[in-house]
Amino acid sequence: MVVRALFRAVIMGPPGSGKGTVSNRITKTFGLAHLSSGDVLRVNITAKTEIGLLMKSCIDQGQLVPDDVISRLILGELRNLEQSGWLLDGFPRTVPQAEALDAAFRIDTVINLDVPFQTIQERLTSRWVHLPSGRVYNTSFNPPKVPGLDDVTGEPLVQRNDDAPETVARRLKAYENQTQPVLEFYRSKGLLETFTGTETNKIWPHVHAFLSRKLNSGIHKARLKE
Ligand code: G5P
Ligand code: MG
Repeated sequence: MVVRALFRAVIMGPPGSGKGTVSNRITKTFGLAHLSSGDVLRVNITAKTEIGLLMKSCIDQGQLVPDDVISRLILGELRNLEQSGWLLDGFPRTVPQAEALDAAFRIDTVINLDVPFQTIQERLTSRWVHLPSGRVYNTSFNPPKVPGLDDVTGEPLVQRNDDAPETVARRLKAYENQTQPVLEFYRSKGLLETFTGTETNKIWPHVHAFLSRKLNSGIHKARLKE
């Protein structure tokens, strides 16, 4: 008997590499649930929860929040998704976070978006987001239908505090120092799939083909959309 397991994946890449954009396409195409650690933190900040109030300055300064705080938060959210396949975006970001995830869940694959740092800076200064849903726009790449408003709800879009150029530089440093070792963690487990490029529209067909192969291999199931 073949046991069909739920598909569980991680998407990694430097700030602005397109994790949110590609996750959106993956979610729509393959029906996986999407959990972004950054979105979860920003929802907490907007709602002024205790965690949100404590973590706001860390995030605004482009620093990572403490491992124990984010691990507890994300592993707690994942326990609510026991019945679905999921895609985790922005977590894990340090080796201790990867170890905490590893101890709790079996991961099937890690998609790594390898986008040069040069490409990133200008993308982030023209990014606009819909905070409640995490939907991402860009005034040149994927503008909203009505400037300044979310396509689905019509609610206002905002720019993220941590998208100021000097904060982006700090986030890229944090990525180099603390997150790149996580790539090695997954490479050594044979889980890392790297997609290199400067344009999401050119990277996406490769990610799509890869996930189609994986999900159709017969041992996984996602809630494929009718
Ligand atoms: P986040 O929220 O996880 P980052 O820094 O990892 O933030 P970010 O900025 O959300 O990542 P992304 O999701 O990789 O970037 O990229 P995106 O939003 O899809 O695309 C960026 C922009 O480029 C958008 O405007 C998009 O439209 C545009 N774009 C996409 N593709 C193209 C293209 O081909 N061409 C062009 N021209 N544009 C394109 O984390 C935020 C903070 O939260 C904390 C940290 O403080 C972190 O800094 N945090 C954690 N701290 C500790 N541990 C964790 N696990 C944490 N998770 C979050
Ligand atoms: Mg994102």
